[in-house]
Amino acid sequence: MRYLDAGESHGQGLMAVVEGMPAGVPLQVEKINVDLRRRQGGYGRGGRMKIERDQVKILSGIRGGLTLGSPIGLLIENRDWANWQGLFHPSPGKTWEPLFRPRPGHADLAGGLKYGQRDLRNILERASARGTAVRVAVGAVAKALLAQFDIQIASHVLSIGGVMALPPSSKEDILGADQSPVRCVDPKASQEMMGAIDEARKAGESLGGIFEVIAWGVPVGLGSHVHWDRRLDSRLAAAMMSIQGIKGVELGRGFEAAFLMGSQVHDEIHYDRGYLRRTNNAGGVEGGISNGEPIVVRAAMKPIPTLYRPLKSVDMLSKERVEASIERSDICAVPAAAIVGEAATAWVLAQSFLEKFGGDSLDEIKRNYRGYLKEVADR
Ligand code: EPS
Repeated sequence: MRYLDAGESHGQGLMAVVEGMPAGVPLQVEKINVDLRRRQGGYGRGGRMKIERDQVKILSGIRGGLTLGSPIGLLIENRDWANWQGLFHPSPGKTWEPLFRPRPGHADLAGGLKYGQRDLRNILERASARGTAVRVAVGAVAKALLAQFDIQIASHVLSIGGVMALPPSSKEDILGADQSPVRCVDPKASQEMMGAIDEARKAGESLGGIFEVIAWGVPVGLGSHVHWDRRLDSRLAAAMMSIQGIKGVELGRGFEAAFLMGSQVHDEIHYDRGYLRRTNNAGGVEGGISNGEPIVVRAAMKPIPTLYRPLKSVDMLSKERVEASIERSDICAVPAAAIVGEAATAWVLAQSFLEKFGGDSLDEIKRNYRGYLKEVADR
């Protein structure tokens, strides 16, 4: 299964084509729109979220609520385009003030030099986190397949601006994260995080943080140890790292494990009508292969590069020292990034699931999966 997406932040819309989804998978538009709404939320989001009401149009590949096995075409229109038509139109037309004061931390300067763009808007429009909207829609398609095999994905925010939450005490805790304006299961920390976001806004600053994605019900055997690009952990890490703003990724105890002794990290193996572990420091992956425990991935998001009290930069035309440009922006988008993290994780798990149990229809995949589970249970 593969997908391509296209679209810029202030263009007409964001689109994606998902190819390789098996036939017969139940998928309703509302299932996708729920995640799009979740992505638009989060305390600290910017003015764009007041403009957009992200909803997906399914242009192909689904009939009567079931996938056909043909490419699924998805479109999310940008309501904001109506305010930008003159500046963002395929045909030559109005001229506009080029943007040439790159923002530290964004793709502006590196992209402008790489592509020879004198107007850095031609870089930032595609680099923008706006693109994560269609990535969430694609992830929702992947979640629909995984749900047929009782694989469930959720996320929550562990920290924002240095405020750390107490860890969730149950799966129900995590599933309730959407009740918090910052998607954090610790009420006290949620309040402190919102306070930190208010302080950052007042100071013309931005904040990052850490979120965690968990996948329950993943069978043993996804990914492989035989080649670096088939390791499930490497695919999950790449998917998370490719989300705008992410600068660190870890599985299980991650970086903390580097400071511990082996006996404090590795999960002892027990047997009781099947192999089991009482700890999950590995985060559900060993040797590049899912081991049957929940997949636990954490990502560190940098503070958003646009600062309303801008850092110093260089005017690319005069080479003079100037203040970086200011683009409308969020103060903190960690809660939203966690939803994108769910989508990225769902996509990797769905792809790896089809690699192992693939078939042209859901029923065929269910037969393959049942046979495998029976085999594993007997080993
Ligand atoms: C975002 C869309 C963008 C930004 C933000 C998040 O819309 P606009 O540029 O029109 O305000 O608000 O993206 C960034 C801050 C960024 O640096 O990419 C979204 O849809 O999530």
